[in-house]
Order: sequence, then structure tokens, then C-alpha cells
Amino acid sequence: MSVEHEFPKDFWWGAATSGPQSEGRFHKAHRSVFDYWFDTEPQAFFDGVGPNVASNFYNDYRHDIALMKKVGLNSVRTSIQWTRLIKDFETGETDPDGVRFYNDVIDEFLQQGIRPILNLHHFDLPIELYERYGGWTSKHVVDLFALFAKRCFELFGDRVKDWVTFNEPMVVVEGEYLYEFHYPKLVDGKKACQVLYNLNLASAKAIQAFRETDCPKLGGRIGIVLNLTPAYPRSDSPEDIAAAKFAEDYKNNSFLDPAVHGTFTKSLVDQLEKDGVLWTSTPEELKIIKNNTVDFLGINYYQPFRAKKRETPFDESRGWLPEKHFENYEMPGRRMNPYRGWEIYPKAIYDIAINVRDKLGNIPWYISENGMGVEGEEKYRNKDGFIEDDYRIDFIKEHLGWLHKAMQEGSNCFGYHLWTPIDCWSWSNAYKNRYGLIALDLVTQQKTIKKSGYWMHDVIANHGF
Ligand code: BGP
Repeated sequence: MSVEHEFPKDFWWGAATSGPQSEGRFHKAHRSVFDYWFDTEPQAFFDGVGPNVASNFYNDYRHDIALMKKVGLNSVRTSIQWTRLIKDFETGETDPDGVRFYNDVIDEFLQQGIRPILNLHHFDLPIELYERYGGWTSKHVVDLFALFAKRCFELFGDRVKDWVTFNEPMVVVEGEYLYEFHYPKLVDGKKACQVLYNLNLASAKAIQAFRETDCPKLGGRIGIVLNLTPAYPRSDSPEDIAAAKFAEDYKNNSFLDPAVHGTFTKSLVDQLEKDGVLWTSTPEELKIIKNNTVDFLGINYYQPFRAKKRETPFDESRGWLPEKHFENYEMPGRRMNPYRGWEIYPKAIYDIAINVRDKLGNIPWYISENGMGVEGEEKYRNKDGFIEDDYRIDFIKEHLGWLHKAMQEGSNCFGYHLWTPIDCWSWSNAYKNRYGLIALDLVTQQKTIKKSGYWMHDVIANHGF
């Protein structure tokens, strides 16, 4: 069938999830910061639902992967939970059930002809490492992460070819140290900057460990997944442009530049130094960052960021915050996803793609997450028993349309992954908003393909739409 938007034959069509959001806590020896937060403050989670069962992937992975196959996905990303695989964080001794589980999952994906992309950190720091060392503020934790990463490469690198060091490290910075939406919910701009640096260092050290194994010789590649929120200025005024530039540097370039170029953005470093919040680093560490850049980029795109110059004086009472240099601009008439409170702006995917082409050496990259969380989807279930999520199909089409255009113009994109294959647990929003191509009935744990899943099946079969 000929299609208007044709994608390459080897394009990655897939979806992404994560260990903590899909597996459930079954047989896990340790607790992540989210497990701990839920155990101590369950009321902070939508409907009091925590990560205990999630979508039951730990028990149901064979059936789940068969459903993903039925949708036609050729690639799927999930993550290895540090708190499941490792028994002793200091020595890197592994947990036998954790090893068995991830081996089985990888083998099952491969048997079904689905390429597994494995990520090593999806907001799931072990709570013990927070309590013992202060979590990501500690460079010892950076080294323990590299040790965990090394174990993963040794155990699974014979079969897994595509690795990711971190998912959305900026969300760790923002959630844990700036805006109070991840445990420990601190507001500490100086710590936030150190964590930002340490996460970049941890990614580089994991990449270094990867290159010391046989993985690259076996055809393995390693990348990072970053959530990009392109910063658009309210107007052409120099003040609005400067505000957006700082937001772009802080939110996006702070991870993009070290990951791809091996160096930190000079304008960002200069500003943070001037503000007295620059991280501590050593020449040796900077060399590791310089020498261990990524093979590819995964980009999660959900929403843009709109900035304007500060119109009210910055409130110093909570110490330094990035907002010292910009204010959030609520553009009149913007299109919103009311359930998640995120602006829908598909063209940003094109802007991101062109930026990769022109400013990031056109490194190979893919959309590693994009998607639309909707509340109350059960009301769209039809008499045949499947959910008619036409809004999701339209959302995907619009984004793919812009992506297609950028690829026509030379952007080196090799895939598109939706968040998520099967409705999964969404941090403190729990099961409020559903994102999947496959619906999950929380009570019965029954899983049914949605209209978007059948639509996606045809897109994949036709290499476009
Ligand atoms: C991304 C995360 C995912 C996922 C998704 C949807 O930021 O990588 O883990 O949760 O967003 O967002 P949310 O679950 O907050 O609605």
C-alpha cells in the first residue's frame, strides 16, 4: 500500500516502559526512592495506588510481550531496576532471581522478534544509597552506578545491542531537588546543580565501563534518553530571548552538550559560576565526560517550554533557582492536554530534529517517548470491548507528520517509540492518566489492544500512514 508519510524499512516502531512502572515489586530485595515514598506516604499517590503491582509485568511478561508482538512493535524499551538486579550495591553482587528475571525477559523479547532496548536508570535510585550517601549528590553513588551498569553489560550484553544509561536525568534534578515531585522533594538549587553534573558524570562512567567490555565488539551501542522541552521566547525582545536562552541551556543543553560533545555549555557554566552555584568537578572527571560521549540519542518529547523575562522580582527566600533568569509564559490560546496539564505542540518535534541535525552533528537519534495521557478512557470502550482512542491516533499522526518532514530534510532519526505499550503506573499520578496502545484493567489485570494499537499495527505493516 502506498502511503503519504513513508518511513524507512528498518525504522524502529515501538513503545517504551520502565521496570518500576510495569514490573511490580515482587521478589525485589531492595526499595527504590519511589517504593520508599509510597510505603511512608501512600496518600501522596493518586487513589493511594503505589508501585506494588504496577501492570504485573514480573509475572505476566510472556503474555505482555505476546500482545506487543500482536501490535507489531519491532522494538521496546524497558529498564533494569538497580533494586532488583543487585544484591550488594558496594560489591555489585547480583540477586539470582533478578538475573533470572531479566534473562527471561530479554530472551522472550528476542524470541518474539522484538528488539529490546535496555535502560539502566528510570528515577529508581535505591533508597539505601540516598540514606547512606545522599543519593545523586554523592560521587560514590556515581561509582556504584557504574558498577551496576558494568554488571548489566556483562550479564546481558551478548544479546542486548542497544543500551541507555539514564532516562530523563533532568527529571531527577527537577523532581528531587527543585520542584518537589520526587522523593526527597527538596528545594535546593545548589544541590540540584551538583546532581546535574553528577548524573552527567555517571552516564559517562557507565559508557566508559561499556567500552571496556566486549559489548562494542559484539555490535552494541550506548546512548542516553533525554526529555527535551524546547524553550520558545514569548516575543522577539532581547530580554525574552535571553530568558528562553537560559531555560534552553539549563533544561536541555545541560545534558545534551556533555552527552554528545563531551563538554558543558559555556554560557551555562559562566552563568552558574556567576550565581555561585556551579558544581564541583575535577579535571580527571571532565576528561571522562569528554572521552565518553554517546553513540546515539533517545529524545522524549511531550511539551514545549515557553519563557519570558522576569516580570516580578525573583524570590530569594528559597535560595537559587533556575527561575532567577526566566518566568514561565502561558501562551494565550495554547493547545492543552487537560488531564496532564501539558501543552500539545507537535511542531516542536521538527524543531528538535533540525537542532540535532544542525547543532549536534546529526548524531543518530530516535523519539524514545512521545504520547498522550488521558483520564477516564474506559468511557470510550465500545460494544466490541476495545477502547476507541481516536484522539491518541490523531496525536501520533500529527507528531509523526512533523518528524517525517524533518527526516525528509536530512535529520538522522531512526525510530519512534510511544509511551507506552501497556497502560502502566505513572509515579504519583499512578493510574490516573492512561498512555498505552494496550489497555489495562486494574482490577482484573486484563489487557486489551486499543484502537490506537490496531492503527499502529497497520502503520508498521505499511511503513507509514
Ligand atoms: C516521562 C517518563 C515516563 C512516563 C511519562 C509520562 O517523563 O519518562 O516514566 O511516566 O513521562 O508522564 P507521567 O507518567 O508523569 O504522566
